[in-house]
Amino acid sequence: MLDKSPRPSAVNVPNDLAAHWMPFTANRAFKKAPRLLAGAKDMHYFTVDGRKIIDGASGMWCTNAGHGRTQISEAIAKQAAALDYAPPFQFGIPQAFELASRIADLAPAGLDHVFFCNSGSEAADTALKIALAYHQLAGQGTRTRLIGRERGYHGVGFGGTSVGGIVGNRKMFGTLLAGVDHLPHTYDREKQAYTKGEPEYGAHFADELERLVNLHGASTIAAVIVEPMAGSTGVLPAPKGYLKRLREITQKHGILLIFDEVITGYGRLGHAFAAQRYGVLPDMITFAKGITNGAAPMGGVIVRDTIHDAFMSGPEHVVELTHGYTYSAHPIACAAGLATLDIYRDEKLFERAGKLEPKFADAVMSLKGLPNVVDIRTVGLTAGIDLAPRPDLPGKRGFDALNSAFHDNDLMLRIAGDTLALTPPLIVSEEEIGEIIEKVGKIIRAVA
Ligand code: PXG
Repeated sequence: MLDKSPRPSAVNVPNDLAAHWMPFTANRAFKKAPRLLAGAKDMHYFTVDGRKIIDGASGMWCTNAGHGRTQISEAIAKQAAALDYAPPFQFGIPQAFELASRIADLAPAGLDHVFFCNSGSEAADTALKIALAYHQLAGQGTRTRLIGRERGYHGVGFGGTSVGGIVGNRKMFGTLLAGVDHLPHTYDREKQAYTKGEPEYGAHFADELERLVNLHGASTIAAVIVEPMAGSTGVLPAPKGYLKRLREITQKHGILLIFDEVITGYGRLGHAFAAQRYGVLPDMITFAKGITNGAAPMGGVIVRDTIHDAFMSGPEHVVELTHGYTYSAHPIACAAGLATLDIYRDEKLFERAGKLEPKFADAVMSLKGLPNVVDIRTVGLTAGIDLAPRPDLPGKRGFDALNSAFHDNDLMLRIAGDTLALTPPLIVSEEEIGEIIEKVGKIIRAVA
């Protein structure tokens, strides 16, 4: 039944917040004390009541070049006026080919083909489907098993949820995909606490893949998907040597390796892709977020030549991969992506992130010793600060910190339970890093 109850004729912000069921949000708490945004420029958001908030989160790990970049908004406006929409199946636009080439140029050599979609979730599901289809084409159709990792996040599609390793995201949604297993996560506070960059301890967690191979048989395993740095579950950098070892084991057993770089892609760790920071060549890289600086929805998968080429056989009039989206390579997203890559190149933002990394790490580590701080991790221009949970109320201290930041300290940060995550735009200045850290210190004291 449609709800026919009387409603105000227009939705007046902030008087009627009922209709919008917000994603991944504590809706009732939000609607009692809304955090409403109206504008943004460079390092700042502006609230609906005119306050200026410094962005310590790049929105949601998206706006690597900072907000309100006119180069991007003008490219979007121009594109929308020239060509609003073009079907991506059986038709194309030049900008999509140009953007794919530019992304392939940025990616490690050998990863030369780009499949576009609209989000990180779609990118993860797309990569998993390509892996399954590839093995079928290669005459290894028994390889159907997918392996993720505890504390991994690969979006909210059924594929990404299945290989994901966050119990809260999984337990409400039934049995998910069959034939999925998980590696252990790589975090051990006792051995790794207060590490800047990749921890020394933990490469051996990759050896657990050998155990899964022994359990299931290599001939049943299609792919392993991991984030080079687990972002959503609180910033867990890969231990030294871990990703290399994962590559060796996957290679030995004919298993594809997918890096989910939705967060780490486009400069976050000081390189175009984390694969380059670690000198490890995966079979596929997923991306989203930073490709358009958050200004238009776009995601994609960068695919190794050998995998792509395996599909390019059979009669030429036949679709090679029966997968894609109405909005794959949308003109507006392509225009935003091209303008964004220009900015990253012209302002050398990936290098800038690398140069700022040690200063950022020192600044964040200065929070050690504040009340309830139990660990701090940093890598690239990202940090996770673990706060001890309030007794019997896991997540409450983190949630209080989010509110204290927004309402009382003019800062936007991300939370993952009781972990505060900082991931500022790569344009952040040293002074602004200091300002953010000072605010975080105040917030930590406020929620003690
Ligand atoms: N993979 C990774 C590694 C991600 O971080 C996704 C896939 C899904 O992307 P989409 O575009 O479908 O949302 C993500 C998303 C947080 C936070 O607070 C992080 C994400 C999303 C929401 C919140 O850390 N990452």
